Amino acid sequence: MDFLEEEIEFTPGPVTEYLHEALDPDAVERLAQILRTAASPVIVVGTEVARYGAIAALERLSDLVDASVLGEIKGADLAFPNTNPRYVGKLTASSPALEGADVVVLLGAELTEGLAMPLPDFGDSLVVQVTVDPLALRRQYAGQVGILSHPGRLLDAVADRLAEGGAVPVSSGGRVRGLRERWEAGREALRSRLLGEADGAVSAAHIADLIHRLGGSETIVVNQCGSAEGFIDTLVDYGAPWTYFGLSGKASAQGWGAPAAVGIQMARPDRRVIAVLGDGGFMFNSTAIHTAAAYDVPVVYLVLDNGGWRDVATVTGAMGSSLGEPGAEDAMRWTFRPPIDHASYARSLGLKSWRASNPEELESAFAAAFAEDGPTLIQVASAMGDVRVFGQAFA
Ligand SMILES: Cc1ncc(C[n+]2csc(CCOP(=O)(O)OP(=O)(O)O)c2C)c(N)n1
Ligand SMILES: [Mg+2]
Repeated sequence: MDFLEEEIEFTPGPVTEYLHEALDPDAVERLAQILRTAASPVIVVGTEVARYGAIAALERLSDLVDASVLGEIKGADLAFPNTNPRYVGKLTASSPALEGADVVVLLGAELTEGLAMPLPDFGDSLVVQVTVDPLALRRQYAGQVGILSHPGRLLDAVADRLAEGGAVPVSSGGRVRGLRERWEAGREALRSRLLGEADGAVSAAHIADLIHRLGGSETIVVNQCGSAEGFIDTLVDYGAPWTYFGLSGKASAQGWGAPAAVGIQMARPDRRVIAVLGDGGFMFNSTAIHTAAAYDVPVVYLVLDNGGWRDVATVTGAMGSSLGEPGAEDAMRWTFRPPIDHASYARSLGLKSWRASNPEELESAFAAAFAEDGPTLIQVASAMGDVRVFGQAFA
């Protein structure tokens, strides 16, 4: 069966679309009305929120309407700080925040790209989609209301409208607090599971614990590390805008991280960039580190050495493919033979480098890397437990 050719039954429900380029007062009024009367609204935020500078507007509005906030499963930007008590996790088909939600606002968010399959079921919730992109409106999900708008201007206007009507900020109590506690407990459980399976090697949980402890809370994370990506974006605290850049699920473009980190570091000389890269993804574009050396751009590169491409076989194997069988990765040449000495390679391109075979060595190499003025690379012995825990999510 070719799923691209398969015919499906699809009857879109009635939709009201507000498609004006300028802020449409009807759209403002309608969204204000919907949110004013919502008992348990959920806002799903996507990368557009960061790119259009709408994070502060969203924080204000979500306070006014006591909303919980979910992030995209593989967002490219930090669309909402995960330190905000309204953040309750990523959107998945089984996000607890969707249970009992009467209104779901999809705010510049992608649903089907990345790993959010199957599509979440929004049940009887009223679904409002807001985006700047006419092609994205209703492409993935029909919803009942579609608004083509700049997110920041719309959210500010809606918040003003609600404030005029006497709305006062609501503390994140009750439902939102319960969801937040559940997310925090899940995050803690993930951390202990990863640490428990690390077997003396370095897990994403160790890295997550070190990033801000050694680098400070404004350190910028560039996240492109295959199977550990979802751990780095979940376990690290991101409080400030522009402190997180991830590999968009839209393409999963391997090779993006090493050069992206150079550009981001050049744009933000006041902050330090840490690029957390999988050894496989790194090999797609590893020569970019020479640019960092040539221009003295002080990125700290962490290359997670687990011997090759692990996520592809792990995901497909968990779904029942023979690629999960022992030896299949080697047969596909997805493991690196001969093994790669990334640290020596980096040194040959002008970077200071270290190898870290356990969490203690990582901590001292990390501290040494931060003390350098130029680019550095740490080749990290990455725990296979991370890959196993990653695979369990697809079983
Ligand atoms: C340009 C490109 N080629 C191939 C792929 C398929 N792909 C996805 S992840 C991956 C390997 C990632 O390996 P690594 O960075 O070592 O992470 P690990 O799976 O070991 O955790 C590949 C080849 C892709 N997403 N993009
Ligand atoms: Mg790898």
